[in-house]
Amino acid sequence: MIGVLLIATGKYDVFVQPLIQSLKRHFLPGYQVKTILWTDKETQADLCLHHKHEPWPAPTLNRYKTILSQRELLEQFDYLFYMDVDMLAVDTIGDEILGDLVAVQHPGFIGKVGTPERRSRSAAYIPRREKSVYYAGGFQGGRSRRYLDMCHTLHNQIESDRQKGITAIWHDESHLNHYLHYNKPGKVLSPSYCYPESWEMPYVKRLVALDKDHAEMRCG
Ligand code: UD2
Repeated sequence: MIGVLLIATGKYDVFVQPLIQSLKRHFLPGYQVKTILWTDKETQADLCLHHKHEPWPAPTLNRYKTILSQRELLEQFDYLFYMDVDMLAVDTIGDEILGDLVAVQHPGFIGKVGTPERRSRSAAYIPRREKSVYYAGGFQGGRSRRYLDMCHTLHNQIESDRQKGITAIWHDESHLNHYLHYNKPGKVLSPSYCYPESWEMPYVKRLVALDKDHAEMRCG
């Protein structure tokens, strides 16, 4: 059984139903897939969990804490995949995505080091001298226990930063990149699985990150 983890608070609830419908059509056909949604709105998923909306960047920065709040339940799945809710599956996403720990190369930084956290005070720090790959925060997963163990470490690192009064440059994504730099993912997917809607790249579009007005979506 595969669990898809979704968070949609504040204005992000508009993305939920189109994404879930697209997953029914394209995501791991032939597998038993269940959607688990944390939301402050009335909307449908296989499992809906009430979750309070907080101002940006809390909904994304605290995602690992949110996920771990259901650890016992989530351990019953074979694989777990988190995806941003403002995404759409547009072509088959098959068992090529299954792996122990799965990450996606960030479409903006193929062959480049990207924008890791460079302040040594943050737990997400990667020194400049170390060559790193840059991963996107929008799609990630793996075997459930392995993925939940990563979530646990990331949650602790984010808490440690919070206690020091520092927020990593790209929030959860910086912590993810730190973790994956020192714990290489067994499966690295191409930007097909985090394909920005309006870009043209030499990859098949499978999971699209929808264009949006970030400021408008995050206000209120
Ligand atoms: C990028 C990453 C995202 C995260 C973020 C960190 C991709 C495609 N996306 O996205 O995963 O690492 O950078 O800065 O790689 N959310 C809510 N309510 C809110 C705000 C956010 O539910 O008010 C949730 C929702 O599931 C959303 C996710 O948090 O999809 C990430 O927020 P975003 O999509 O606004 O972040 P973005 O586009 O900067």
